[in-house]
Amino acid sequence: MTIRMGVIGTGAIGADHARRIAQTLTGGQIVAVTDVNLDQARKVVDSLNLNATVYENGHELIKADNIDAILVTSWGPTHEEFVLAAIAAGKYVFCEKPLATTAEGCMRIVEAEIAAGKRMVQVGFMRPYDSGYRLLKQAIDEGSIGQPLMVHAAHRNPTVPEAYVTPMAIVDTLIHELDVFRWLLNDDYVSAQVLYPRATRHTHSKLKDPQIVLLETARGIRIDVEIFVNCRYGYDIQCSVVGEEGIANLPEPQSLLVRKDARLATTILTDWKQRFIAAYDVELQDFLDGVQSGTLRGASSWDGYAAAVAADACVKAQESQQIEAITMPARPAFYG
Ligand code: NAI
Ligand code: NAD
Ligand code: ISE
Repeated sequence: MTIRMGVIGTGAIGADHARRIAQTLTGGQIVAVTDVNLDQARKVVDSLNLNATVYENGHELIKADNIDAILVTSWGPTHEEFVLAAIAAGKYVFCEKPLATTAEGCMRIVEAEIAAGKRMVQVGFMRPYDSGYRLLKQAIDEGSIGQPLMVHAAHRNPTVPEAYVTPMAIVDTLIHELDVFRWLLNDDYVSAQVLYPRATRHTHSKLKDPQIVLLETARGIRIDVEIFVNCRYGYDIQCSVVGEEGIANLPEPQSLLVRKDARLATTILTDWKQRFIAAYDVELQDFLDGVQSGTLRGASSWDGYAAAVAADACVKAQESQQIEAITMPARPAFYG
């Protein structure tokens, strides 16, 4: 059976996910698209040569009876209403991060999904599908570096749009780390603090950049993450786990090493689409396979909620400049 998909939000990642479903993955077909900018939706239909209907808005698309599953790739603040509508319509939904912009919003989705009686939502946290992060997790789980004690990480973007402001460093960018470290370390957070180093001259008055986020986990692991979204030189994701017996580093993306003109050079990527291209493919194929089999396996609504609880505390810590506690409720049995 081919899964008939509708895409809400055909911007950067919506268009890229539509492309991978139409051209790279198996078992899915894009039959419907919409965007607040309808010209953008039509452009994606034309450029990918899709046999798809353009709907007036997300709710009309969700209601259409020839659609099996929904892809929510519109702006973060719109996610909650579309995910809730998809659950109410009995349709599987893949929602890009963040699941909702606050923990309360995520909790409304968790409650709706539990009331529906089965997992219907997968959140677009792709890093657990990345081969480098999987090697890191394997090393930790096998005990090859001993118990993890500290993590040093960095999340750097070359530039961000003018509309990107201080809290987005948490809810839009750090949210990937907030998710992946829970999975990597099998742990939850207990506190957060945010420090502001000297600001880069490439930022503006509404964006503190760079930022350093300090997290502590229930088992006492200390994590520092540098968020630097105007770093200029590239899209660079770093992660180093310090254990009792050794240190494991996230592998660099494969790149040609060139010796020339008395220099040894390698390329640094600049686009998130390229950095995690394989992970996005595996992640979305897993969603299509999960819809086929009736069992979703990727990041759940609960994972989206857990990341949002930590994000809320980090935003509070940005404002207070104090250490803020993170209290994570127990995972409902529904989520295993
Ligand atoms: P974008 O701004 O390029 O695209 C968003 C699109 O959604 C725009 O075309 C906009 O017109 C449309 N839109 C906004 N509100 C809408 C509504 N109510 N109904 C229909 N369409 C609507 O943004 P981008 O970069 O594609 O990001 C979209 C989402 O994907 C965000 O939540 C972002 O956090 C997430 N994202 C995830 C990434 C990942 O690595 N997993 C990478 C980049 C983005
Ligand atoms: P698993 O069921 O043994 O464990 C997954 C656990 O991690 C669950 O408790 C789940 O709630 C949690 N989890 C999943 N995604 C999470 C996230 N984003 N944030 C926080 N917690 C998360 O499954 P597994 O074998 O470890 O596989 C995990 C996912 O990776 C599966 O969806 C699987 O299909 C996929 N996978 C990918 C590859 C690959 O090469 N990329 C290989 C195997 C599995
Ligand atoms: C973007 O939305 C992403 O998800 C990227 O992975 C992240 O690096 C970037 O900071 C976000 O804006």
